Amino acid sequence: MKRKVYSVAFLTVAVVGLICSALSGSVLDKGPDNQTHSIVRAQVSNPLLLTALFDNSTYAIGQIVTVNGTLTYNGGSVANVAVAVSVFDPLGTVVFVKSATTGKDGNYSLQFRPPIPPTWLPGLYNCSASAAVGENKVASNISSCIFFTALDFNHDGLVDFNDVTYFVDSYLSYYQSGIANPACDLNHDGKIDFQDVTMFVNGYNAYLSSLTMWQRLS
Ligand SMILES: [Ca+2]
Ligand SMILES: [Ca+2]
Repeated sequence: MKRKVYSVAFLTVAVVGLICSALSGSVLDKGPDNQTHSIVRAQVSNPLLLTALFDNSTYAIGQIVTVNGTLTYNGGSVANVAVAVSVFDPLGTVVFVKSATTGKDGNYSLQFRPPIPPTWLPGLYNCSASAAVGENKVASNISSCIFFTALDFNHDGLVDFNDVTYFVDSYLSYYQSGIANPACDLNHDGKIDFQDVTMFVNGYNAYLSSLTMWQRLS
């Protein structure tokens, strides 16, 4: 009989707990008339809204990334506020943060270039912007961008002999035609010369080193 009383009490507590969690935001309190009232705490929506728009969904390492957005407060533009754009690598680690300041129209714009030689893993990167006005903080929706290594010319996720062949062909083509393949102009000076060859070799070695480390970890 005692056990039955305990089990009924336990069941009652569990049910009350479930009801309370279902009614989160609603609490019981006593008013001036000493009667119990239900007080519903209204959720106040954040008056701040921040957008972040990336100019592409895929980038090669070394390619310039442009981010544009707007900060508003109750629909009105907010000027002269710092907006920070963060980039998270495929493992969720922050690899990059850059700030810009909103103009009179509430707009901001910034650019960054993923590093060469490639020190970032190829894969899916999450990017978001954040800002604060007084006690109000806001973050943009998260955008996902795919970053390739600068040397993964055929975008298959590998840097291998196919990419070496592609680079050598572009190098020879430049000396025949004078037209530089932008993908192989690694320092973006309009030429494909020994500087690009050096960067390619250094980047290739860096990629192989990081690949070896990555395989050991997994
Ligand atoms: Ca490749
Ligand atoms: Ca070059």
